[in-house]
Amino acid sequence: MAARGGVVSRLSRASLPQVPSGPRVAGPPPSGLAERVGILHLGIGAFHRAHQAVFTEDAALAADEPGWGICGVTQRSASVVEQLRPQDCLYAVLERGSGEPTARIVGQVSDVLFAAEEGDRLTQRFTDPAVRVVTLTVTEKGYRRAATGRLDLDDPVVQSDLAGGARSTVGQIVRGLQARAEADAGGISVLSCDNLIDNGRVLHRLVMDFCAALPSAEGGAIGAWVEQHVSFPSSMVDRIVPATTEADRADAAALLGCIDEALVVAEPFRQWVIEDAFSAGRPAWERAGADLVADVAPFEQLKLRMLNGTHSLLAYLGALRGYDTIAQAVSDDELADAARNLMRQDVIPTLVQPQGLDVAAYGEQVLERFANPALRHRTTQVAMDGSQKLPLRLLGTVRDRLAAGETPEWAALAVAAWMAYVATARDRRGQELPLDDPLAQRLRQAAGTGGDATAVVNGLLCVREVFGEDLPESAAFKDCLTGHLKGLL
Ligand code: CS2
Repeated sequence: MAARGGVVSRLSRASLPQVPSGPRVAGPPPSGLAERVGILHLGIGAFHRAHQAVFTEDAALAADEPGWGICGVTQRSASVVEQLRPQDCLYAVLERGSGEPTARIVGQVSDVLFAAEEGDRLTQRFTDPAVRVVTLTVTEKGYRRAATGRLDLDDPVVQSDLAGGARSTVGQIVRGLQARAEADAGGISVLSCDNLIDNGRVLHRLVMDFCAALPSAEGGAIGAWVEQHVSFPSSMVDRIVPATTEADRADAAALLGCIDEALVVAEPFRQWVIEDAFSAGRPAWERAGADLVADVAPFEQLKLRMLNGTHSLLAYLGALRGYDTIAQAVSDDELADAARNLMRQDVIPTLVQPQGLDVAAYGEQVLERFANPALRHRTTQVAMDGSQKLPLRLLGTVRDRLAAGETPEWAALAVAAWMAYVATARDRRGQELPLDDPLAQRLRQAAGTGGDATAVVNGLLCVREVFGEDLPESAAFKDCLTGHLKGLL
């Protein structure tokens, strides 16, 4: 390991020559390729580093096209900045598949900033004509939507942004675009990479909601500029990226010969389907294996309902059974059967199948990916933010099945498992389960004391942000939920 005076060095450009080369260690490409920033990324967490940054680096290399370096913005804490900056923004992706893990050092991120403390630098990036794409991974809750799906104008952070701030994602985008319009820096595309249905359209509408809520002269001007100069393509992203652990850091250190505080871990699989609707150019992502298509919707629906819906089912049922990881959960035959039934009986009949794609085989591949024991993706990590995730990944299936006159048995089992998770907050060995959710307090109140299935179902169904106005009215859904929840409690 690279050590000076007994101190093991951090990964950085200076320590690169000491990184041993070998079949299990790769990268990074020459630094010149990513030096110039062309992409501003909001929410530089592990997922972005393991997904879009890797695709972008591969695209830059394949097309030999510099100018698409990434400036990563962190929203809530400075810790990512503290991890990346001392490393010249280098980090490794530790890939865990069936063989020995491999490490690839990525050099596509060339700057990183903490929005709360470096607002001026953020504005500079927005006003730089070389920056032509803004990407975002801010998770479902980062969009701050109300039960109606529109921007939550009662949210105090949104309100303070409307009064001049730039803390919420949508506020940051609109303030950034205002500065860009003023600087006459040209068109730009804003690409959502979060697990939302129709993520581009949703973001576009939220941005327009924000403009409309500004004082009319101000809002009208920026709204008109956005409509003329900004596009909001949709995209479907897929790669399983569990939270990095100390064990991962130790494995990476053994491979790299130095410490990587910004390490991310991922499965070998990765997929990106992008609507090809960019206002001002984009990297040659197709050269890196991404699919540039006219319509992302069928792919988004497929992924959200098949993969994410099943992921949540396994997370809640698995956590309740005391399984730590998704791989353990899916190796339980009963849970694997439930996962298969959810996909085959409830989800597949609702899908608009992407042309040429075998959805049954897709489902089997999803289960194989979940079974990867090396990933150690924790059930409680997937279980988090259920109130935000359920509507997107499970309740569309429920609604479509009900509308077809069918009972969504397995999707209801997944929802009931979430209800049991919320209501008991314990697994069957009595271990506490964390309820990490922006609505946690409301959910706990709605679930009551948690002993009686009917009361829990009635209480939680009233949370309109999750179930809307329609689902509490469905007797078939309510009965099905109550039946499952009785079994689970
Ligand atoms: C998971 C996703 O945490 C979760 O809710 O379902 O993060 C999942 O791993 C990714 O969407 C896979 O692409």
